Amino acid sequence: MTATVGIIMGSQSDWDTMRHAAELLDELGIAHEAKIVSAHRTPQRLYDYATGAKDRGLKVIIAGAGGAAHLPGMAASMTPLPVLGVPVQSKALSGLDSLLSIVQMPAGIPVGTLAIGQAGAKNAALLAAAMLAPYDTELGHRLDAFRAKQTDAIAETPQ
Ligand code: RP5
Repeated sequence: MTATVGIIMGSQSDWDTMRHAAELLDELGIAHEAKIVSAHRTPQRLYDYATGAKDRGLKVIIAGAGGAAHLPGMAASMTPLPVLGVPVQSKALSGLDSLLSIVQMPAGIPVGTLAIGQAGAKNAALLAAAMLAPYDTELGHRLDAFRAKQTDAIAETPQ
């Protein structure tokens, strides 16, 4: 099946965070791909990925990076597709560096920035699903079911 969501990350070390986006996309039945694409270590790979993404059929890109996290912004600059940025929790500054690098885009090229770490990766997948659902009725039903199940799982009384 052709991927509709592309997950990219700056390093293998980001996968432990970004796999949570992939797992949620799997759960929601959204075709996706995951690639290591570094803005500074593999700039040509980033250029090729971002400039070719729309023609390959991708609809949304989720980009995770840590530290000086320019990957989401650089990707967004080279594609008309929406880019969701996930700040990976860094060792030195616990992801605050990643967050500020990703969220503080100057006006003109947006990156939809999520929370630091695992929560951000999961929510990026859910936000991608919400962006695609208005054009895919079945996916909309699956997203509704996901939310209903989540609601049902919350006990009213703490144990
Ligand atoms: C960034 O540098 C990556 O996104 C990663 O979060 C961070 C550290 O990369 P490694 O040194 O673990 O490869 O490019």
